[in-house]
Amino acid sequence: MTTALVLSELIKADTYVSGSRLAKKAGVSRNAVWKAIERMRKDGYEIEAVPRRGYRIVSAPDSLRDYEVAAHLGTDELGSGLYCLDSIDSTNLFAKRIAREGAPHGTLVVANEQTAGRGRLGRTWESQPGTGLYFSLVLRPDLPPGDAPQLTTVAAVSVASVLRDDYSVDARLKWPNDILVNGRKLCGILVEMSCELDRIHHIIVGIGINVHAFVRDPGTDVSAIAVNLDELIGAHVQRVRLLASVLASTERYYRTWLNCGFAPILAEAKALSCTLGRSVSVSTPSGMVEGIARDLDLSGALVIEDSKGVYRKIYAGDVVA
Ligand code: BT5
Repeated sequence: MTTALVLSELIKADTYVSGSRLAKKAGVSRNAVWKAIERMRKDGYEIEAVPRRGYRIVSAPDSLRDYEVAAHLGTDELGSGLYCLDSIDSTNLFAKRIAREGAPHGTLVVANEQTAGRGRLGRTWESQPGTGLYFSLVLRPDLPPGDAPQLTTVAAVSVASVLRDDYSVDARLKWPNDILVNGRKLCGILVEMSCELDRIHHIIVGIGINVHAFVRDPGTDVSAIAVNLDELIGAHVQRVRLLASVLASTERYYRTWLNCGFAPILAEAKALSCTLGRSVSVSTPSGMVEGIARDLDLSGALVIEDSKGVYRKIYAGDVVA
Protein backbone atom coordinates (compact mmCIF):
# COMPACT_ATOMS: atom_id res chain seq x y z
CA MET A 1 0.00 0.00 0.00
CA THR A 2 2.64 2.54 -1.05
CA THR A 3 0.03 5.10 -2.13
CA ALA A 4 -1.64 4.99 1.30
CA LEU A 5 1.72 5.52 3.04
CA VAL A 6 2.68 8.42 0.76
CA LEU A 7 -0.73 10.05 1.13
CA SER A 8 -0.66 9.60 4.88
CA GLU A 9 2.75 11.37 5.10
CA LEU A 10 1.51 14.25 2.92
CA ILE A 11 -1.63 14.64 5.06
CA LYS A 12 0.35 14.57 8.30
CA ALA A 13 2.86 17.13 7.05
CA ASP A 14 0.24 19.47 5.55
CA THR A 15 3.12 21.19 3.71
CA TYR A 16 5.88 20.28 1.25
CA VAL A 17 7.58 16.92 1.74
CA SER A 18 10.56 15.97 -0.40
CA GLY A 19 10.49 12.86 -2.56
CA SER A 20 13.43 11.37 -0.69
CA ARG A 21 11.78 11.96 2.69
CA LEU A 22 8.53 10.40 1.45
CA ALA A 23 10.51 7.42 0.14
CA LYS A 24 12.31 7.01 3.47
CA LYS A 25 9.12 7.35 5.57
CA ALA A 26 7.18 4.96 3.35
CA GLY A 27 10.14 2.58 3.05
CA VAL A 28 9.99 2.51 -0.75
CA SER A 29 12.04 3.78 -3.71
CA ARG A 30 11.73 7.33 -5.06
CA ASN A 31 10.36 5.86 -8.25
CA ALA A 32 7.56 4.18 -6.25
CA VAL A 33 6.78 7.55 -4.61
CA TRP A 34 6.57 9.19 -8.02
CA LYS A 35 4.20 6.45 -9.22
CA ALA A 36 2.02 6.95 -6.13
CA ILE A 37 1.87 10.72 -6.76
CA GLU A 38 0.92 10.09 -10.40
CA ARG A 39 -1.83 7.69 -9.31
CA MET A 40 -3.26 10.25 -6.88
CA ARG A 41 -3.18 12.94 -9.57
CA LYS A 42 -5.06 10.63 -11.90
CA ASP A 43 -7.62 10.09 -9.12
CA GLY A 44 -8.24 13.84 -8.83
CA TYR A 45 -5.64 15.08 -6.31
CA GLU A 46 -4.04 18.39 -7.13
CA ILE A 47 -0.44 17.92 -5.99
CA GLU A 48 2.11 20.66 -6.38
CA ALA A 49 5.77 19.69 -7.00
CA VAL A 50 8.34 22.37 -6.25
CA PRO A 51 12.06 21.75 -6.87
CA ARG A 52 14.07 21.38 -3.64
CA ARG A 53 10.92 21.59 -1.48
CA GLY A 54 8.97 18.57 -2.65
CA TYR A 55 5.30 17.69 -2.95
CA ARG A 56 2.26 19.28 -1.36
CA ILE A 57 -1.45 18.48 -1.60
CA VAL A 58 -3.33 21.51 -2.89
CA SER A 59 -6.75 19.89 -3.09
CA ALA A 60 -8.22 16.43 -2.63
CA PRO A 61 -11.25 14.79 -4.24
CA ASP A 62 -14.18 13.63 -2.12
CA SER A 63 -13.67 9.94 -2.78
CA LEU A 64 -13.44 6.82 -0.61
CA ARG A 65 -10.82 4.65 -2.31
CA ASP A 66 -9.13 2.03 -0.16
CA TYR A 67 -5.77 3.85 -0.03
CA GLU A 68 -7.51 7.10 0.94
CA VAL A 69 -9.44 5.47 3.77
CA ALA A 70 -6.32 3.61 4.93
CA ALA A 71 -4.27 6.84 4.89
CA HIS A 72 -6.80 8.70 7.05
CA LEU A 73 -7.63 6.00 9.62
CA GLY A 74 -6.04 6.39 13.02
CA THR A 75 -7.73 3.42 14.66
CA ASP A 76 -6.20 0.21 16.01
CA GLU A 77 -8.99 -2.32 15.50
CA LEU A 78 -11.78 -0.69 13.50
CA GLY A 79 -10.89 -0.76 9.82
CA SER A 80 -8.19 -3.42 10.26
CA GLY A 81 -9.97 -5.24 7.42
CA LEU A 82 -11.19 -2.88 4.72
CA TYR A 83 -13.60 -3.07 1.77
CA CYS A 84 -14.15 0.15 -0.18
CA LEU A 85 -16.86 -0.38 -2.77
CA ASP A 86 -18.11 1.92 -5.47
CA SER A 87 -21.65 0.54 -5.47
CA ILE A 88 -23.32 -2.21 -3.44
CA ASP A 89 -26.85 -3.20 -2.51
CA SER A 90 -26.25 -2.48 1.18
CA THR A 91 -23.05 -2.31 3.23
CA ASN A 92 -24.89 -4.16 6.05
CA LEU A 93 -25.81 -7.00 3.69
CA PHE A 94 -22.26 -7.15 2.34
CA ALA A 95 -20.84 -7.11 5.88
CA LYS A 96 -23.20 -9.93 6.89
CA ARG A 97 -22.09 -12.02 3.94
CA ILE A 98 -18.38 -11.62 4.73
CA ALA A 99 -18.98 -12.05 8.48
CA ARG A 100 -20.60 -15.42 7.78
CA GLU A 101 -17.47 -16.35 5.84
CA GLY A 102 -15.27 -15.39 8.82
CA ALA A 103 -14.39 -11.69 8.36
CA PRO A 104 -12.53 -10.67 11.53
CA HIS A 105 -13.63 -8.23 14.21
CA GLY A 106 -13.16 -4.63 13.09
CA THR A 107 -13.70 -5.21 9.37
CA LEU A 108 -15.04 -2.06 7.72
CA VAL A 109 -17.21 -1.92 4.60
CA VAL A 110 -17.76 1.48 3.03
CA ALA A 111 -19.55 2.31 -0.21
CA ASN A 112 -19.93 5.36 -2.41
CA GLU A 113 -23.48 4.30 -3.24
CA GLN A 114 -26.06 1.80 -1.96
CA THR A 115 -28.68 0.59 -4.40
CA ALA A 116 -30.77 -0.98 -1.63
CA GLY A 117 -29.71 0.89 1.53
CA ARG A 118 -31.66 -0.50 4.48
CA GLY A 119 -33.38 1.04 7.45
CA ARG A 120 -35.12 -0.91 10.21
CA LEU A 121 -38.21 -3.07 9.65
CA GLY A 122 -37.75 -3.33 5.89
CA ARG A 123 -37.57 0.42 5.38
CA THR A 124 -35.07 1.98 2.98
CA TRP A 125 -32.15 4.35 3.51
CA GLU A 126 -31.74 6.81 0.66
CA SER A 127 -28.11 6.34 -0.44
CA GLN A 128 -27.47 8.27 -3.65
CA PRO A 129 -23.96 8.07 -5.17
CA GLY A 130 -21.38 10.35 -3.62
CA THR A 131 -23.81 12.15 -1.31
CA GLY A 132 -23.47 10.38 1.99
CA LEU A 133 -21.28 8.24 4.16
CA TYR A 134 -22.55 4.66 4.15
CA PHE A 135 -20.57 2.11 6.12
CA SER A 136 -20.80 -1.00 8.26
CA LEU A 137 -18.55 -2.59 10.85
CA VAL A 138 -18.25 -6.27 11.69
CA LEU A 139 -17.89 -6.58 15.47
CA ARG A 140 -17.38 -9.73 17.52
CA PRO A 141 -17.69 -8.74 21.19
CA ASP A 142 -17.40 -11.48 23.80
CA LEU A 143 -20.65 -10.49 25.52
CA PRO A 144 -24.09 -12.03 26.04
CA PRO A 145 -26.50 -11.40 23.12
CA GLY A 146 -28.79 -9.43 25.45
CA ASP A 147 -26.21 -6.62 25.58
CA ALA A 148 -26.15 -6.17 21.79
CA PRO A 149 -28.96 -3.58 21.54
CA GLN A 150 -26.77 -1.24 23.60
CA LEU A 151 -24.50 -0.96 20.58
CA THR A 152 -27.05 1.25 18.82
CA THR A 153 -26.58 3.76 21.63
CA VAL A 154 -22.78 3.31 21.62
CA ALA A 155 -22.76 4.11 17.89
CA ALA A 156 -25.19 7.03 18.25
CA VAL A 157 -23.15 8.69 21.00
CA SER A 158 -19.94 8.11 18.99
CA VAL A 159 -21.33 9.82 15.88
CA ALA A 160 -23.09 12.61 17.77
CA SER A 161 -19.94 13.53 19.68
CA VAL A 162 -17.99 13.94 16.40
CA LEU A 163 -20.78 16.05 14.90
CA ARG A 164 -20.86 18.24 17.99
CA ASP A 165 -17.12 18.51 18.72
CA ASP A 166 -15.62 18.60 15.21
CA TYR A 167 -18.44 20.23 13.23
CA SER A 168 -20.18 22.33 15.92
CA VAL A 169 -23.54 20.86 14.98
CA ASP A 170 -26.26 20.52 17.64
CA ALA A 171 -26.71 16.78 17.12
CA ARG A 172 -29.43 15.17 19.30
CA LEU A 173 -30.43 11.55 19.76
CA LYS A 174 -33.95 10.49 18.97
CA TRP A 175 -34.73 7.11 20.48
CA PRO A 176 -33.80 4.52 19.38
CA ASN A 177 -31.45 5.15 16.47
CA ASP A 178 -31.72 8.57 14.83
CA ILE A 179 -29.46 11.57 15.01
CA LEU A 180 -31.38 14.77 14.42
CA VAL A 181 -30.40 18.40 14.07
CA ASN A 182 -33.21 20.89 14.61
CA GLY A 183 -35.66 18.02 14.25
CA ARG A 184 -34.28 16.85 10.88
CA LYS A 185 -32.57 13.51 10.36
CA LEU A 186 -28.84 13.64 9.67
CA CYS A 187 -27.90 10.07 10.52
CA GLY A 188 -29.51 6.65 10.91
CA ILE A 189 -28.06 3.54 12.53
CA LEU A 190 -28.93 -0.08 11.86
CA VAL A 191 -27.54 -2.75 14.20
CA GLU A 192 -28.06 -6.40 13.25
CA MET A 193 -26.90 -9.51 15.05
CA SER A 194 -26.25 -13.18 14.43
CA CYS A 195 -26.16 -15.19 17.66
CA GLU A 196 -27.05 -18.31 19.61
CA LEU A 197 -28.89 -18.15 22.92
CA ASP A 198 -25.71 -17.46 24.88
CA ARG A 199 -23.17 -16.39 22.28
CA ILE A 200 -22.81 -13.61 19.74
CA HIS A 201 -21.44 -14.72 16.36
CA HIS A 202 -21.17 -11.21 15.01
CA ILE A 203 -22.87 -7.83 15.12
CA ILE A 204 -23.10 -5.53 12.12
CA VAL A 205 -23.23 -1.84 12.95
CA GLY A 206 -24.40 0.15 9.90
CA ILE A 207 -24.21 3.93 9.88
CA GLY A 208 -25.56 6.32 7.25
CA ILE A 209 -24.82 10.06 7.42
CA ASN A 210 -26.11 12.62 4.91
CA VAL A 211 -23.05 14.66 3.95
CA HIS A 212 -23.89 16.48 0.69
CA ALA A 213 -27.26 17.45 -0.78
CA PHE A 214 -29.11 14.68 -2.64
CA VAL A 215 -28.34 14.67 -6.37
CA ARG A 216 -31.96 13.82 -7.20
CA ASP A 217 -35.15 14.38 -5.27
CA PRO A 218 -35.63 11.39 -2.97
CA GLY A 219 -39.38 11.98 -2.67
CA THR A 220 -41.42 14.00 -0.27
CA ASP A 221 -41.16 11.74 2.78
CA VAL A 222 -37.37 11.84 2.95
CA SER A 223 -36.91 15.41 1.60
CA ALA A 224 -39.17 16.71 4.33
CA ILE A 225 -37.29 15.09 7.20
CA ALA A 226 -33.65 14.89 6.05
CA VAL A 227 -30.76 17.30 6.44
CA ASN A 228 -27.13 17.11 5.33
CA LEU A 229 -23.90 18.15 6.99
CA ASP A 230 -22.76 20.56 4.21
CA GLU A 231 -25.98 22.51 4.58
CA LEU A 232 -25.62 22.67 8.35
CA ILE A 233 -22.05 23.96 8.41
CA GLY A 234 -22.11 25.91 5.12
CA ALA A 235 -19.03 24.15 3.75
CA HIS A 236 -18.10 21.06 1.75
CA VAL A 237 -17.26 18.17 4.08
CA GLN A 238 -14.74 15.56 2.91
CA ARG A 239 -16.33 12.19 3.60
CA VAL A 240 -13.09 10.34 4.26
CA ARG A 241 -12.19 12.77 7.06
CA LEU A 242 -15.63 12.41 8.60
CA LEU A 243 -15.30 8.62 8.36
CA ALA A 244 -11.90 8.68 10.09
CA SER A 245 -13.23 10.85 12.94
CA VAL A 246 -16.35 8.71 13.41
CA LEU A 247 -14.31 5.51 13.50
CA ALA A 248 -11.85 6.95 16.04
CA SER A 249 -14.76 8.03 18.20
CA THR A 250 -16.52 4.68 17.81
CA GLU A 251 -13.36 2.84 18.83
CA ARG A 252 -13.06 4.99 21.97
CA TYR A 253 -16.70 4.52 23.00
CA TYR A 254 -16.64 0.82 22.11
CA ARG A 255 -13.68 0.34 24.45
CA THR A 256 -15.39 2.32 27.19
CA TRP A 257 -18.42 0.07 26.74
CA LEU A 258 -16.32 -3.12 27.03
CA ASN A 259 -14.18 -1.88 29.92
CA CYS A 260 -16.61 0.21 31.99
CA GLY A 261 -20.02 -1.07 30.90
CA PHE A 262 -23.01 0.76 29.46
CA ALA A 263 -23.63 3.27 32.28
CA PRO A 264 -21.22 6.05 31.16
CA ILE A 265 -22.49 5.82 27.59
CA LEU A 266 -26.10 5.83 28.70
CA ALA A 267 -25.42 8.98 30.73
CA GLU A 268 -24.14 10.75 27.60
CA ALA A 269 -27.06 9.45 25.56
CA LYS A 270 -29.52 10.84 28.09
CA ALA A 271 -27.81 14.23 28.05
CA LEU A 272 -28.06 14.33 24.23
CA SER A 273 -31.59 12.92 23.98
CA CYS A 274 -34.30 14.98 22.31
CA THR A 275 -36.88 12.33 23.26
CA LEU A 276 -36.69 12.44 27.05
CA GLY A 277 -39.03 14.72 28.95
CA ARG A 278 -41.40 15.04 25.98
CA SER A 279 -44.93 13.85 25.50
CA VAL A 280 -44.58 11.15 22.85
CA SER A 281 -46.52 8.62 20.79
CA VAL A 282 -44.52 5.47 20.18
CA SER A 283 -45.48 2.92 17.58
CA THR A 284 -44.52 -0.50 18.98
CA PRO A 285 -44.97 -4.08 17.71
CA SER A 286 -47.92 -4.38 20.15
CA GLY A 287 -49.59 -1.09 19.26
CA MET A 288 -49.34 2.61 20.01
CA VAL A 289 -48.11 3.78 23.42
CA GLU A 290 -48.57 7.37 24.53
CA GLY A 291 -47.16 9.23 27.48
CA ILE A 292 -44.17 11.16 28.76
CA ALA A 293 -40.73 9.77 27.86
CA ARG A 294 -39.15 9.56 31.32
CA ASP A 295 -35.96 7.58 31.01
CA LEU A 296 -33.65 5.30 29.06
CA ASP A 297 -32.80 2.15 31.00
CA LEU A 298 -29.65 0.04 31.07
CA SER A 299 -30.92 -2.23 28.31
CA GLY A 300 -31.47 0.76 26.02
CA ALA A 301 -35.26 0.63 26.46
CA LEU A 302 -37.37 3.79 26.54
CA VAL A 303 -39.38 4.24 29.75
CA ILE A 304 -42.77 5.91 29.24
CA GLU A 305 -45.16 7.16 31.91
CA ASP A 306 -48.72 6.82 30.65
CA SER A 307 -51.69 9.02 31.58
CA LYS A 308 -52.44 6.82 34.62
CA GLY A 309 -48.91 7.24 35.94
CA VAL A 310 -47.92 3.69 34.98
CA TYR A 311 -44.34 3.25 33.76
CA ARG A 312 -43.82 1.05 30.70
CA LYS A 313 -40.62 -0.06 29.07
CA ILE A 314 -40.48 -0.02 25.29
CA TYR A 315 -37.78 -2.19 23.76
CA ALA A 316 -38.54 -1.64 20.08
CA GLY A 317 -40.51 0.98 18.22
CA ASP A 318 -40.57 4.39 16.61
CA VAL A 319 -41.34 7.71 18.20
CA VAL A 320 -43.86 9.03 15.70
CA ALA A 321 -44.84 12.26 17.42
C1 BT5 B 1 -32.50 3.97 9.96
O1 BT5 B 1 -33.64 3.23 9.85
O2 BT5 B 1 -32.45 5.14 10.20
C2 BT5 B 1 -31.22 3.17 9.76
C3 BT5 B 1 -30.44 3.65 8.57
C4 BT5 B 1 -29.12 2.94 8.45
C5 BT5 B 1 -28.44 3.24 7.17
C6 BT5 B 1 -27.06 2.64 7.10
S1 BT5 B 1 -26.20 3.15 5.68
C7 BT5 B 1 -24.98 1.96 5.92
C8 BT5 B 1 -25.70 0.71 6.40
N1 BT5 B 1 -26.11 -0.11 5.29
C9 BT5 B 1 -27.46 -0.17 5.19
O3 BT5 B 1 -28.09 -0.79 4.31
N2 BT5 B 1 -28.02 0.53 6.19
C10 BT5 B 1 -27.02 1.11 7.07
P1 BT5 B 1 -35.08 3.72 10.26
O4 BT5 B 1 -35.08 4.23 11.67
O5 BT5 B 1 -35.96 2.58 9.93
O6 BT5 B 1 -35.36 4.95 9.32
C11 BT5 B 1 -35.68 4.80 7.98
C12 BT5 B 1 -36.50 6.01 7.57
O7 BT5 B 1 -35.65 7.19 7.52
C13 BT5 B 1 -37.10 5.91 6.18
O8 BT5 B 1 -38.34 5.25 6.21
C14 BT5 B 1 -37.22 7.37 5.75
O9 BT5 B 1 -38.39 7.97 6.30
C15 BT5 B 1 -36.04 8.03 6.43
N3 BT5 B 1 -34.85 8.12 5.54
C16 BT5 B 1 -34.48 7.30 4.53
N4 BT5 B 1 -33.34 7.70 3.98
C17 BT5 B 1 -32.96 8.81 4.65
C18 BT5 B 1 -31.85 9.70 4.55
N5 BT5 B 1 -30.86 9.52 3.68
N6 BT5 B 1 -31.81 10.73 5.41
C19 BT5 B 1 -32.78 10.95 6.32
N7 BT5 B 1 -33.84 10.15 6.46
C20 BT5 B 1 -33.94 9.10 5.64
